[in-house]
Amino acid sequence: MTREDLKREVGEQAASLVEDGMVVGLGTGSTATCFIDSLIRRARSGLSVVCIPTSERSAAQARQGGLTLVDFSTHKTIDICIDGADEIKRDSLDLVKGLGGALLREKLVASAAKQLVIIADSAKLVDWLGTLCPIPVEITPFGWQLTVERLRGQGAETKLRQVGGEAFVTDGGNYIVECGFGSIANPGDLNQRLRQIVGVVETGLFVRMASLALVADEHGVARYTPA
Ligand code: A5P
Repeated sequence: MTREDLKREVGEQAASLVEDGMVVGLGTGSTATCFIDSLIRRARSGLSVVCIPTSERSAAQARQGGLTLVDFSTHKTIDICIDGADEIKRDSLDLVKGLGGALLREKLVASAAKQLVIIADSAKLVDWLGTLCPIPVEITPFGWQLTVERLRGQGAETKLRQVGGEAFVTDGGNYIVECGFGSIANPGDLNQRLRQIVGVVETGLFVRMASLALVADEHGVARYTPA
């Protein structure tokens, strides 16, 4: 099985958790794309749902597939949000998210969800966050150099995310700084410290938010719940 097959399998299983009448949060990334494809197929077979997307990319896919999109003006609570992750801490299901650049909307949608279900292949499971990838931190463009200095003051090795030599700009009009901390002993504490820095809009640390992770490997899909 290729990594793509695993993503399709886990996307399909996640779509089967969605029930008629639900408000569904649509994640972002290649695994979430597989879930959205499966949800579109279920909707074509009669499932009735409304969806709140976490990025313009996922919104476009959903719209093209005929899913109904709504927003927080009419729906303040989401029944289930299904999204990918860059790292999943095996015991607590704390997460690193945002390598796809959508972390602010992802966290907003996740925070409004009764259930956050994470879908991934087993390469994303870790014992300690920060070991596979840096922590993406979304910051305001104004004063970004100062904010980066302050992130360094918290022990981060920093790199402004760039595309084609220019700063990458999120759907919210902000920048992303990749922050390397090495393995993180206390994600909740680090998240709080980073969020206190003026200019930090949000971090890619999702602490105690996920209620279930569906993790695929060549043997099938395993279910993890937080310890
Ligand atoms: C998007 O901003 C991210 O949080 C994604 O959910 C994460 O990067 C996982 O993406 P893949 O499913 O493409 O690995």
